[in-house]
Amino acid sequence: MTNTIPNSPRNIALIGPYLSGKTTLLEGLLHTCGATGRKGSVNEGNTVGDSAQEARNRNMSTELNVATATFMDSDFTFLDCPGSIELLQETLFVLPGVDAAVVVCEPDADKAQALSPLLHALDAQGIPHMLFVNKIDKATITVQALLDALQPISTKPLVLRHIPVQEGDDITGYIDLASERAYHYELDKTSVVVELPGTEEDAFAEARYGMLEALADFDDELMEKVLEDVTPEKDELYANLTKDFQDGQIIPVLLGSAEHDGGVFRLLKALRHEVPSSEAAAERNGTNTATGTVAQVLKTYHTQHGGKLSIARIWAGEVKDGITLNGQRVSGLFRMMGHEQQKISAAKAGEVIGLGRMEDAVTGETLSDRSSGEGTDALATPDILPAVYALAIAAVHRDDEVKLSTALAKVRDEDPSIFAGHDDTTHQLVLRGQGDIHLKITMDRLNLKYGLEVTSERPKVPYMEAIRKSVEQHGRHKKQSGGHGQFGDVHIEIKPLPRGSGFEFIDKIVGGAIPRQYIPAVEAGVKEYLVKGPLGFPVVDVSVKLYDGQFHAVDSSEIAFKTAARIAMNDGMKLCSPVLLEPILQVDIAAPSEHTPKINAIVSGRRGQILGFDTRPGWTGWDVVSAHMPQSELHDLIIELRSATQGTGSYTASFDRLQELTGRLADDVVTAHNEDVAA
Ligand SMILES: Nc1nc2c(ncn2[C@@H]2O[C@H](COP(=O)(O)OP(=O)(O)OP(=O)(O)O)[C@@H](O)[C@H]2O)c(=O)[nH]1
Ligand SMILES: [Mg+2]
Repeated sequence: MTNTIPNSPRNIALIGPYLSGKTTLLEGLLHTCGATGRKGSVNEGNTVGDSAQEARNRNMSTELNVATATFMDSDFTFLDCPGSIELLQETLFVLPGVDAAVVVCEPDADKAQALSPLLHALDAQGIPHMLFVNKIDKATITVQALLDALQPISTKPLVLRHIPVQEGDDITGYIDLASERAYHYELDKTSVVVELPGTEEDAFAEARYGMLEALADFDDELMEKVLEDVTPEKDELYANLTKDFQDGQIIPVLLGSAEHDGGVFRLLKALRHEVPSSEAAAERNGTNTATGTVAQVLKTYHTQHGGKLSIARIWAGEVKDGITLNGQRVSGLFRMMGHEQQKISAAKAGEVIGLGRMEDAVTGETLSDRSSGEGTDALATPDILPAVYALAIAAVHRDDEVKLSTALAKVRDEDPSIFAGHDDTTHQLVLRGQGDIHLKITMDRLNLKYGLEVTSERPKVPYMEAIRKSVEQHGRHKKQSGGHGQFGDVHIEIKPLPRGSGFEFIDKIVGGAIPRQYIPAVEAGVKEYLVKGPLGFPVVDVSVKLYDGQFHAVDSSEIAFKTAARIAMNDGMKLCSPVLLEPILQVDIAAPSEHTPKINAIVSGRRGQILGFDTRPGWTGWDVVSAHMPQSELHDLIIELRSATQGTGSYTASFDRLQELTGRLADDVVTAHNEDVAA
């Protein structure tokens, strides 16, 4: 095994739970590389990342930050992903384009499970990843206790590379188990080498043995040495560490404090030596044999001044300014440094760069320089996460409605996990996404970027109504006023139909009681009525039979028969025992199995009916609970689910059926609806 440093550019995703310190780490990495003159801070709002106003306002990342820097002679592009679980889609689009990921986490066992969806995505795609335990300056648990909490979440062994050095209550440095060197953290500077502290000798020996044992599982020679108590050469050790990391067999664990530059230099060294060359990722997705130019869009921005900017990983060939990809001309090629871009003229395979004004390119899309028809096979794109939260939105100013729909299209271009659409039943514009924060960020964007004032409210549930009894009803419309009068007269039978049947109109007129040309008007009148039944909701599952009537040779007309039909419906429907119908959804809730009992309780507490539970396919240690739940109980389900499952729980839902709702709950719905209509 030899250990050479790849000379290709490499792309590193910084991912991890909310507020674990990724953007701070990005700042530290860039500063250590000498790419920035001054180190910024998230709290002061002057970092390279998070430049969008909605991010600064919240002290959190709201979208991907991309920055390129050179460490020693190695080029790196860092892709700092937002950590909020509600912004997970951003990470999912980035991962296919990276050579490795640094998973940034906090030394807090209670937040361990938040890593689960990320580790699953990395595993599924075979992306080498290491763990950077950040905020070590304020750790309240031992590193071992943290590993004990994290290991069950990972399918791969976590291999500790550093142990902390403790002085009193404070962690003042660390020992690198591979180099056998001790480092002292220097505030806001690269750590310095110090003598191995005598107090940590036992801990060091034990941890180093643990590391060797873990590596020996993947290498027979090393196994022999470990069994015979022979110390391996450093080169052999590094070669093993590198190979096992690159093959995704181990997850190295490094410690640090991004805020104070602790462990940042060491992390860069590990990345420089151990992240595979960019060809490895090309082999992973099969583009290593591609001819011509192939790239994939990882993120789309609509910049304030420069128009559309597509962040793309080049997989094969070269991209030059002005090249045509997927039939569109690239207008401007950029190396990224947060919101600042440096214009370049060309970039080659392995690089992640910005492509200007590719108006039709969408996130995830494969771009190539071939004419359509003989194009490159499209690369896999991540699934779009199903929406779990919704708000009805409206432009404050009516004139803004067109502007709003244009802005929403752009917002969706930047964030494919946002959905917006009109609900035909409730007539609301509904924004759907990953949670309250996600939707509020989106509304901020509409406001800050597109100057739109938008209000939001809990979306209405599309209730319907039906009937339980049949009735025969006579309806007559007769008006005598000056010249022509109006005359229409119908006899109808209104009957309930089984659930899911919809509407049926039966024409049983015989002997010309109503001339044929007026019958469609009767049906139209009935349908007009059904938009709003006696309870105030659209009526379904009803049959209306027209069986008799009268007409007048001069005064009858289509409009008169339509009116007569509406009168009959209006009088008759009240007598049919109207009943409210609420939508019931099939809901599948996924979470780590230890939470299953809690999920069952949540479902029952929301009038749900549990259908059963099963293991989640492809997710070790996860269950899926299936249930039928009323749509009205789903609005804030995700909030309760996440708080019960350390943020990991999620669900999918689809319409199952309409079901009768009676009693106080139904009365409340009807009262609220009628108040709303009256207002
Ligand atoms: N004590 C301490 N605080 C840190 C450290 N690194 C980051 N922080 C603080 O943690 C908070 C979150 O930092 P960010 O860098 O924004 O975290 P993030 O992971 O990018 O957050 P999101 O992108 O929103 O998920 C900020 O208040 C930082 O100052 C660290 O090493 N030690
Ligand atoms: Mg961040």
